[in-house]
Amino acid sequence: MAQGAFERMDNDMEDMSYEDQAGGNASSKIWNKIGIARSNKQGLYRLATVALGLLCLILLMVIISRQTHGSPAEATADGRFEPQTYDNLSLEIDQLQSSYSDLNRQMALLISSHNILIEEKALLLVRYHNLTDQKHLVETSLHQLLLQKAQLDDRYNKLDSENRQLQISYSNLNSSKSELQTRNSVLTGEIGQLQNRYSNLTRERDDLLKRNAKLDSKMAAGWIFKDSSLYKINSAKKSWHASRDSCLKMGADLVVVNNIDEQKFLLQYKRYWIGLSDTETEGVWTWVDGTELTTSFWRPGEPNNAGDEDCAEISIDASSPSQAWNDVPCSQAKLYICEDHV
Ligand code: 2F8
Ligand code: CA
Repeated sequence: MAQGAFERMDNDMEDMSYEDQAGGNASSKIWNKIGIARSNKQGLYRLATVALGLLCLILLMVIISRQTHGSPAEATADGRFEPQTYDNLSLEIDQLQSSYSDLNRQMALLISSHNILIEEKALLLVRYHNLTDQKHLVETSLHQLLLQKAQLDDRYNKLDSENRQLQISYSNLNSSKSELQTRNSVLTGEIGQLQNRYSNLTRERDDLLKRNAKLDSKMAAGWIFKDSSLYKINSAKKSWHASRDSCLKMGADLVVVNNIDEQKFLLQYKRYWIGLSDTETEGVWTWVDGTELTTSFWRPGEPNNAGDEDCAEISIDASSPSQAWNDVPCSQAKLYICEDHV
């Protein structure tokens, strides 16, 4: 009977759910199921004692029955048993004792097995509780990990969103940068042009200021301004070369007549030296600025080099503006006209 109870207990342990085993009343449930009070050896010993008592009682009843009901071992008239009957009873008693001894050995083995199982159960329970604790720890860690994962997912989503916005912003900024670089290139070109213009204008302004200062200065000294030229009508008579030196000292030179308009203006100053001579090569008339004579206003018959005449004057006998020059010896003392440019 005890072995069957233990087997049922094992089956019940296997049938119990994990949650049942994890609970504090798991062992109570098992022992309640096999009908024995809480697991202790006293209950088992009490069971064994009852079983042995029952066996003794059964044995005693068998003996009494044999003696009372005259089975094969009936007593004789004087109350004694026949030797054959006695032998049979002894044999039965020996068999019963042998059975009793076998049962005792089996009970001892069962008790030993039971004790081993109790110890194993205790170890298993300890291991079970340890595993339960570990399970709780793992479940707690899992829960925390899930929370962290949720937080990380949330953070990842936010970062991903920010990243997309940054990429859009980066793309927009890149476009703006390209446009600004193009504008910068255009503006840089315009700045270069404006700087050139500014530089030219500054140069022109400085030149104009210089020319204006020069104009003011020379006009204050009696120079006449006409068509970008300044003319000094000198009142002292000098040779052609002395006259030229005088003009050079004043930052000018003898007048160069470039066109008929200038000639008409100068015609009012008769017997004045002009900056034309052929002193280098006879017959090759050149102006003091180094240019050769192209447009000339000689009097008819002039230049005639009458008596080594290598310098030109505005003649006293000029009949018209275009017929006014005469060549005369350079050594003659004459008035002279200086010309400067502004
Ligand atoms: O004094 C020199 C001068 O003499 C004359 O002019 C008054 C000559 N004119 C003619 O021969 C027509 C000039 O050629 C000469 O230079
Ligand atoms: Ca002459």
